Amino acid sequence: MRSVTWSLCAVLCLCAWGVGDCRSGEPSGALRRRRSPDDDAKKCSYTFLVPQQKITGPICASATGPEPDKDRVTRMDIVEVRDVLSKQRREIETLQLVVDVDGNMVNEMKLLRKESRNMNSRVTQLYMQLLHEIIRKRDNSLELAQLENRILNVTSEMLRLASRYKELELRYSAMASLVNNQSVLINALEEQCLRTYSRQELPVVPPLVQVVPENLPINNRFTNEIQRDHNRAFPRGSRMDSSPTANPVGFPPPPQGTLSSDGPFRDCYQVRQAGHATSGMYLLKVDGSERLIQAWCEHGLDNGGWTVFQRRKDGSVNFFRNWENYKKGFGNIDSEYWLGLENIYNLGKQGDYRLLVELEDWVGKKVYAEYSSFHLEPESESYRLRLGTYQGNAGDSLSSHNGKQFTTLDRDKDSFTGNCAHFHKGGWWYNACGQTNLNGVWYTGGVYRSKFQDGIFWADYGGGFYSLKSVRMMIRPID
Ligand SMILES: [Ca+2]
Repeated sequence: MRSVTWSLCAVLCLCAWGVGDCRSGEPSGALRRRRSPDDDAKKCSYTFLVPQQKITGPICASATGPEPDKDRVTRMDIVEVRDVLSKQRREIETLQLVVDVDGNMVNEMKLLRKESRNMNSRVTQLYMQLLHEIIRKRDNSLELAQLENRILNVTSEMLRLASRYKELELRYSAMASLVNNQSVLINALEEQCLRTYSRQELPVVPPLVQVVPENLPINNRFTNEIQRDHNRAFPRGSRMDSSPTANPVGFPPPPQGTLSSDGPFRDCYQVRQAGHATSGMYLLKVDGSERLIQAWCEHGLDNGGWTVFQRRKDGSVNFFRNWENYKKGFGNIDSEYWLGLENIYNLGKQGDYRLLVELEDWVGKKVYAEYSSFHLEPESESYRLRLGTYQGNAGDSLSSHNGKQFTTLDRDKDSFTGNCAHFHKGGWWYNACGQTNLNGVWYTGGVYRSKFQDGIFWADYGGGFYSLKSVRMMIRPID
């Protein structure tokens, strides 16, 4: 291209400067112009070596000299074109970059859209869960409120019932008090009526022990259940069924591990002196006797050493028994039992003993009656009771039995015309009949109702119609 351009330039120069005639169609190659005589005059000649080129089109030369050709491509144009080209190239590159970036952005947008869709579905799911939870909570709170309301209602009902119960209790107390006091009066009136109008032979009953109002065992003694069925503790007919066990010492064998391997001891005081400080079952052998006896030793009371010979606590043992039973003893050493008149007599022979009677009412209060001396006379004297002087906080209900013989249903040694054991349903040193009946029927609740005063009562502590919850009689040598 460049060579063609240069060739054209050279031809044009020649034409402009030369003879003025330019013919086309002349063969190219080595062109040698002949000098005319005019040429010689100018003394200037040029020889152009033009590369041989095949001319396919017409070559025109203007005789009028070069004119500015508007269509002529100049170097400037080329430069401009190049500039434009490079500029466009840069723009293309920029656009390419933009396109690339846009493509990335599109991808990112797509991802974001996808993510957004996922997020939306997740948010919807969470929203549904939240809604569900809110509904559930609302239901729960409703239920809770209903429950609270019910609790409030029940509480108010309970309070109302409690106050009603208290009211009834007071009325019942008054009624029970009235009944208790009237029962004595009714009995007396009945007796009087029968004597006056029927002239019949009256059944002999012992006088009732009066209620002792100034020494009540508990503050609300009449709030306890009154026992209307006095046969509840033991069914009728079974009272005399029990017989002494065949055990040689009068008691069933003790549970393993509860009996001390030491001993036998002459009494629980000796057990205590031997260093045993735990209350429990111990083996005793009193002086002048070859028989071994089991007894409960109480070491937790007043320095210990007490030999317990009578115990009531739960009504588990029937105490309405015959002479032989009371002589030999019966019951269970670790619950309710009677050590036996013979054993008590033998113990008392060993030395000077004092007696402690422990009484517990139905609110757990314990009171005591202590007698400065205690022993029994032999069986030939029906185990007559010998007591010293009283001290304590239970009141003295036993001194009136001092000097009395022991009476059972089958051996009447009391001062009453009838048999006190029949009315009091136990065995005791009855007078006519008594101020206390610690071998009577074990009633629950304290105050009881019965035709006869057959409960476990201590007249100076609660009167004849209050049956104690637990009782213990125990002896210890005088210090
Ligand atoms: Ca009698």
